[in-house]
Amino acid sequence: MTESSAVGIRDAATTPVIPGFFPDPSVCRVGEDYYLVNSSFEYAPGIPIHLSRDLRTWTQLGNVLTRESQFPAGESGASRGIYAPTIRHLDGTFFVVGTNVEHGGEQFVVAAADPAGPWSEPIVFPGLGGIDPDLTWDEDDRCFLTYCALDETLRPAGGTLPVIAQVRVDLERGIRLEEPRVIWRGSGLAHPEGPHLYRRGEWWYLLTAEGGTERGHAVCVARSRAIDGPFEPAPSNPIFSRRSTGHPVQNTGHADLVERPDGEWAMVYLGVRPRGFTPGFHVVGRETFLARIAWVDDWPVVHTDVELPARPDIAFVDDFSAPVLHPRWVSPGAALAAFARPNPDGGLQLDRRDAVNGAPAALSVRVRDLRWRYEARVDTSAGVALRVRLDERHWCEVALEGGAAEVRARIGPLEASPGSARAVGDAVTLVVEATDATHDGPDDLRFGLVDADGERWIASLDGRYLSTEVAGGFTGRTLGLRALGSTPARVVSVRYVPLGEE
Ligand code: 6LW
Repeated sequence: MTESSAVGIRDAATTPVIPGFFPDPSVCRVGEDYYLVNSSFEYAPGIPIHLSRDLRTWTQLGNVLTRESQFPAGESGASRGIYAPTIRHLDGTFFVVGTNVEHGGEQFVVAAADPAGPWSEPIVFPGLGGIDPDLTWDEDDRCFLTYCALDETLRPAGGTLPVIAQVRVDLERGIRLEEPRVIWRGSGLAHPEGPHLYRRGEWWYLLTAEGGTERGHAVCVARSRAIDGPFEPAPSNPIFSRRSTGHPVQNTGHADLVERPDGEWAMVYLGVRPRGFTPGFHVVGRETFLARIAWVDDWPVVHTDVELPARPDIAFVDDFSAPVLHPRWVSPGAALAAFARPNPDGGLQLDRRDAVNGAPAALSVRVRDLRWRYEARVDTSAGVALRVRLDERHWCEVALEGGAAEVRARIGPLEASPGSARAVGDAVTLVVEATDATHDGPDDLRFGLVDADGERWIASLDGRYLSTEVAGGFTGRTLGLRALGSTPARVVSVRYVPLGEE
């Protein structure tokens, strides 16, 4: 990591290292390689995993939860499902511990020898109601699971905030070895959560998120001589927050630390890039950012003056000719294999599938940029739609059926059809672009098509209606293709391009 007090061309303070809906980052290092996981909520496969050599440039290796037996996607509604995993490595085995918030909130652990997978079936630890589990081992190889306990019986009388609790677990036998113990109550801000424990020198450090994952979000730290406390708070808590500042990256928090091979430490954290008039709207979800850590008086101090290399090329074209789908592809509420398969004439064939959670299965990809264009070449012989989705109640799509393309939107309880056009030919390209805002929103979304008569725009929407500030929840925009009728739809190819530098 090059450190500089000058602002680089691409500066880690304002530019995510993993742009798009990749929240709650957790990172571990094995030798020269870093591995990072993120929350995935209702989308399957679950828990994207990235690899890096320098913490600044990341490549997606795969997804951790690739089988229905690991994550039954159809059960999970918007912003439910898989929350805040932690990745750790011990003696040749990778562990990911996370929460499926269905079934009252289950803490589970999966393991793998190769982080690209396959990952094991989950071990579930019942009776630990909460979120954001962490795994760590003490000097005697005893394993501790530390988590944000939502169980009211663990709170002080009259307490309204969650607490940080801990249990010793036996991963081989899949059992917990004691009742949960409260080890930390936070510094008094809302929602103490996202705990991670680290050993450095004589101290155990407990890093937490506080303030809630909105504008007040913050990173706090406490330390103890023992893994189970008692912990003392840092005098400078919160050690990192952008609350009440004009910084373009807001909601910063939910961090994880990692020691580099040279003994320096780095931090990954989540942040958002709101745009438009007050209150500011963020649309691509909570993204992964990088900072460096200095240690002062044995306390971590966060510095965001890290230079990033030239912008990675995240444009892509996919004609689905590869033997397996790229790991970028996900679907809300259904496994991809349940409705997408190779088409004999090339491209993909999509079946219509309405999941029990109300989210229709859709071949989906996370939006990575603030301005972008997405094109899908499709056959006109079967109904197919291209949807920009924030959640099931906030979306806008261009739908092609019977030779006509119609733009449809749903904003909460309101549904509208702001335009339509004829589509000519056997195959057309459905197009959507996110461009500069015309109404003080974060952006404009415009929907159209390209056919034998050329390119034309059908309708546009103020992007704020597909923002987290309007829809609520924890996720960002995805771009989804789905079949509309009983005849399978055919997607020939897709193309995603960022529009301009950010
Ligand atoms: C996650 C919590 C949080 O479990 O958001 O930002 C929740 N922090 O720690 C969902 O991502």
